Parts: sequence; C-alpha cells; structure tokens
Amino acid sequence: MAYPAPALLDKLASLLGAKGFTRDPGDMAPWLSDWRGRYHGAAAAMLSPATREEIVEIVRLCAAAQVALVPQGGNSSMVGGATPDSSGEALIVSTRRMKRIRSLDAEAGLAVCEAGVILADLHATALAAGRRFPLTLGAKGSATIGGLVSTNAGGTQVLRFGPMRALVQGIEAVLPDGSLFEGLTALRKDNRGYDLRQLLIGAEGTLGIVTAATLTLVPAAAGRAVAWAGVASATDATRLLRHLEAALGDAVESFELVPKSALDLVLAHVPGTWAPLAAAVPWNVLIEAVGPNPDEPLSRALAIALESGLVADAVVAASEAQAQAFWRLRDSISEAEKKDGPAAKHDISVAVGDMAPFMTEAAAAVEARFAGTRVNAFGHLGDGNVHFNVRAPEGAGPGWVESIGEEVSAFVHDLVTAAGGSISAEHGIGQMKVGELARLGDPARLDALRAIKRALDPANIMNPGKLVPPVDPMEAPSFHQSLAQKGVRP
Ligand code: FAD
Ligand code: 2HG
Ligand code: ZN
Repeated sequence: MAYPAPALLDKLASLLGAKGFTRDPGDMAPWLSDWRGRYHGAAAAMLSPATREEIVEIVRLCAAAQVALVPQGGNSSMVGGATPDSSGEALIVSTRRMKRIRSLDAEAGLAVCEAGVILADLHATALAAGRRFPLTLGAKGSATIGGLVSTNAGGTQVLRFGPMRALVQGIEAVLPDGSLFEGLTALRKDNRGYDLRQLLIGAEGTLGIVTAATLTLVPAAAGRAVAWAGVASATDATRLLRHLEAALGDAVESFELVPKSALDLVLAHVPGTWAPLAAAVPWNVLIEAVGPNPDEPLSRALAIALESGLVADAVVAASEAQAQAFWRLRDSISEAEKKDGPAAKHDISVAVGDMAPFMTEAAAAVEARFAGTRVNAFGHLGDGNVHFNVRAPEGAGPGWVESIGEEVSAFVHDLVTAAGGSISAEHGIGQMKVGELARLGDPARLDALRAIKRALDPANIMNPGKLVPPVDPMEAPSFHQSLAQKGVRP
C-alpha cells in the first residue's frame, strides 16, 4: 500500500471541495478512534463525498495509485471496523454527507436510502408514511444504512424480522476498481449467478463502498406492549420465551436478556434510570409484543407465568414513556459498561436452546480461570446471541484488555467454538477478531474468503487489515500475534 502522493491529495481536494476534504487533525480526530476507545489510527485525509459519482472518482484514483480506503459511516463499530491502521497511509471515506432518502414507496414497502442515512432518521421518515423499518439497535442515533448493511447488523428485532440481510432488497456500490454496481432494483426473483448484493452485505467495507440500498418497510405496528420480567435463571428466560411464543405467536418482536450485573451497571452509570421491579432478581427480560391490542394477551401470558412460578415478578409498561424507559435500560448497557471500566467483549452465538446452559457453564469456567473477572452476558437470547462480556477485576488498569483480556477472549472463543458456535454473531470481525478468525476459522471458509477478496480487490485497497485474515496468521493484527509474542498458546 502506498502513501497518497501530494498530487493525488490535490486532485481529491479539488474534486470534493472544502466540505468534502480535510486533513485538519482536529476535524479528523473523532473519526480516528473506535466507539469503545480501544483502537486509534491515523489517516492522510478524510474524504466526505456528496454523491456516488464522487465515490466512483475517488476509488478510480486510489485504485490507480494503490492507496488504501477505509469506508466509514457512524463509526459505531464494536470491532474497530471503521478505524484506519496507524500507518497514516489510508484515506477515510465518510458517507456523512450522503443522507438522502431517495424514495419511499409506502404501498410497495420500499425505501431507497443513501449510505449515510442515519437509522433513527429512517425510522422517523418511515413512520410518518405509516410504515416502519423493522431493525433497531442502541446506536440508532449514529449508525448508518451503509454501516448496517456492511456489518449485516442485527439488533433487537431480529427475532421476528431477521438481520439486515433479510431486509436489503437491492444495493448500489462502488467496487474496488471504481466500477459502479447498480443493483437497487427490488427483484423478488433473480438468478443471474452469484448474488453480489448478498456478498456486499456483511463485507465490512472490504469489497467496495455501498452508496445506497433498497430496504424493506413493513406496516407500522397498530400498537405495542413492553414488559419487564424477572426470572431465576437464563434457562427460565428461555422457557419464558417459548411460553410467550405459544401464547402470542409472532407478535413477540423482542426478547432481550438483562442480567442483574448489567442492570446494576446501568443504574450506577446512567442518570435518570431506575429498576422496574420492586426487588432485585438474578435475570431480567425485556419483552416487546405488537398488534392491535397487545397489552391484554401479554399481561395474560405473564400472569400465567407468574402463577406457575416461571416468572418472579413482571410489569407491563403503563405508558409510552414507561416503555421507553424500559428500552433505555436495555439500550444503555454498552455505555454503562464502557463507563465502568475495561471489558473483553465477545459477541457470540450458539444454537438457541444451548445458550442458557452454555452461558452458565462458560461464566463459571471463565471466572474460575481468571480470578476477579466478572461475566456480564446480555442481549438477544431469542436469537441464540449474547454479548458475553468479561469485565476486568476491580481496579484493573486501562491496558487490561490488551494484556490479560486477550487471553480471556481466546478462552471464551475456544469454548464457543467447541460448542459449535460463532465468535461473531452480529458485530463482524473488523480488526478485533482477524487473528481469532484465522486461528479458529474453518479452512475451507477462510480460503473462500481470501479468494473472493483477491478476485474483487487484488490490490487490497478496500479496508485492508479488516475481516479477511492474511494467509500467514502471524501477520494478523492483535490477537494471535500479540498472544504469540507473549508466548501464550491459546
Ligand atoms: P461504521 O462503524 O462506520 O462501520 C462499520 C463497518 O462497515 C466498517 O467495517 C466500515 O468500514 C464499514 N462501512 C461503513 N459504511 C460503509 C459503506 N457505505 N460501504 C462499505 N462499508 C461501510 N450492532 C448490531 O449488530 N446489533 C446491535 O444491537 C448493536 N448495538 C450497538 C449499540 C451501541 C451502543 C453501539 C455503539 C454499537 C452497536 N452495534 C450493534 C454495532 C454497530 O452499531 C453496528 O454494527 C452498525 O451497523 C454500524 O454502523 P455505522 O454506520 O456506525 O458503521
Ligand atoms: C447490544 O446488543 C450491542 O447492545 C452492543 O450489540 C453489545 O456492548 C456490547 O457488547
Ligand atoms: Zn447486540
């Protein structure tokens, strides 16, 4: 990879104008570190194009000069996916000026959004048209359509509607040679060979820059009921989900697990929050059901669960404000955990029915092996995906994740792999897990990933160092390399 020559930077500056080009360290600083503050990079410049044509030109120029490009949306990646490396050779390509919803067809249930449209803005626009985009997550105020597509994001409505992959009908993207893939048409049937659209979903910016996407909208919910329930164990939480599904069918849209540890973190660090239940319970679940009048069947189903002893206590939100307060508790867990101190983060999945026993056994094993650590496992239990985060022992310094935390992660990932699960359920690989993917990935899958990357991006200009492990695992950043340097064999 080459450092961009002054002539190239001049060309880009005149192409993009003052609003679209900066090398100012102050302007660039917020975009050079990840949300969790674990990765810090450098860039030769930050480009903020306003149109897809400008992106085509940027990519053509940089492909010819073999200059690395790091696509960036809201920079809310949990795996350092949008943070450039420390060489300072790369150019950030931000979609922050591409915020237009090009069209919204309420009848057809389709919205064509530019890559920089912020998720919460799409929610609001769809709602005003009597529709909704059924994917949401805690970073909805900053995550963009381009970032969500490129990470195949999940969130808290996957239970019913699936992840981004299930909601993207078309994609427009600039490929690594600067050609424009115009695939926005929403075709229900299209068998012209390999599906480039699906290949770009979850590609984490390594196969091109998504400029727009055609997304599915569903009818706005007639009503919603949000409840908070306390249970004795994660196994009881899974039983409660099955009970609610039997009683309410697919009206159950969200079923989020919140352990006491996570609730305590939120109550301690997020002002204006309070516990929904009178007495503390070991595990909480946040439930959302939709339909014409979902309060009544949800309350009835919870009353049956209370009578049978499956649920210790439960409250159905009496107002929209209370419903939002419950969701705030759930959506603030990451922020509270970050304020509290270092944690080794693991976005894992196993088969839905295996998750409760896995969590219990894995938490005991981790806490026994690494004295003082505290497992904080929360999230999308109904999808078999929890964030199995391991908090550092009290008083541990900020370098804990880079030292012991990586050994903890190797330990957790080994357990997940042995259970037939995934080390990345929804956040992607980014730079955080490249080494672990190389260490634990199925060789056939890794070979195919590398072959696809080589075929579409032979010069490796698109988000280098992310997602695709190098052939020699010792070249992988972080994990494997640093563990090996420390003489640790995971
Ligand atoms: P960025 O962080 O900017 O980029 C993410 C990746 O996509 C990078 O690899 C980047 O290079 C690439 N990229 C960005 N834009 C483009 C583009 N236009 N073309 C090609 N590549 C591009 N994720 C979940 O799945 N579920 C959750 O529940 C969830 N909750 C979160 C809660 C919080 C508080 C935070 C901070 C994050 C959460 N995330 C979650 C992670 C993150 O928000 C999502 O992965 C989101 O999809 C990232 O969007 P972004 O616009 O911020 O992308
Ligand atoms: C969530 O579900 C996000 O809240 C973030 O995916 C998880 O902070 C995390 O580990
Ligand atoms: Zn999540």
